[in-house]
Amino acid sequence: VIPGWFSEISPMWPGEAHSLKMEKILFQGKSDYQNVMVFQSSTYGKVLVLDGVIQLTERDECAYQEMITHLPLCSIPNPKKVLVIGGGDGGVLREVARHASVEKIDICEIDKMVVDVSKQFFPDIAVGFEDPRVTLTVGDGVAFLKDVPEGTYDAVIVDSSDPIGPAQELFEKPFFASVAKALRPGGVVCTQAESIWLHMHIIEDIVANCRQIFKGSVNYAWTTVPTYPSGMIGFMLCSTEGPLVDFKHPVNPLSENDSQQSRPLKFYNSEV
Ligand code: AAT
Repeated sequence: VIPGWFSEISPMWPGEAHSLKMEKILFQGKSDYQNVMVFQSSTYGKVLVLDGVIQLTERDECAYQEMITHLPLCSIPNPKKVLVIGGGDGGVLREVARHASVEKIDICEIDKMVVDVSKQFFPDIAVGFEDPRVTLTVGDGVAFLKDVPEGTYDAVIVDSSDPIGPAQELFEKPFFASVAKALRPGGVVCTQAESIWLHMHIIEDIVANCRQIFKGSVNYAWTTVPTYPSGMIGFMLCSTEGPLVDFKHPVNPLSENDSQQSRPLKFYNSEV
């Protein structure tokens, strides 16, 4: 460990650690679920860290939040009801809110401290909570889904941390089954699905489970995020039985209007 630098060390990526130079630690706290830290980095803006793992930086969060949101939402016509699991920073909400067809955005985040810290230190990300269509539930995404009536959502986005800690169950088969149940026929899910350079065993399990559960299409996508382990992160993109969803040919592009508000898209576009 180099003094004055943050190093991301975890058994999920043994033998390597990405480091960022720290200017100042802005927040350190312990919630009921995890250690929460925010620091000012020299070159990536402010950084949010949970249990020693980088969740986002101001410089590259766009690549993750835009992709995990628009890959599913641009693949179905007129998404109306959207559920976000995790994502307590508000970045995915900000992206969902670009879609004018959306009428209701539910979010279930386990850790209220993440929401509070994001509102305090990341206003350009937590801005997602200001959309009037958003309803926040603080709780476990697994429990939340158990109470969702069948066929409620057009899309579910699982913006979860890694499977060590409170997010473990979000990578397991019963969770995927409850997501499928919560979706309407031909509804879509996009989940954070780790890196092909580090977690092929986890990805193989997820793909095998999803092939059994989602009778529509099952795909793996990925994007570059320099501050995530190995510099990239993947997504599981699936649809339920019903109108077939072709994730490779999105039918619902963001309009000029959606993407050129006061906060233009930075990463996602139809060509990407
Ligand atoms: N958008 C930033 C990226 C994240 S945030 C992941 C969020 O999932 C965290 O706020 C965490 O508190 C929340 N979370 C974890 N477990 C649960 C659960 N069981 N129910 C609801 N929310 C949960 C992801 C970063 C990926 C990092 C890659 N290395």
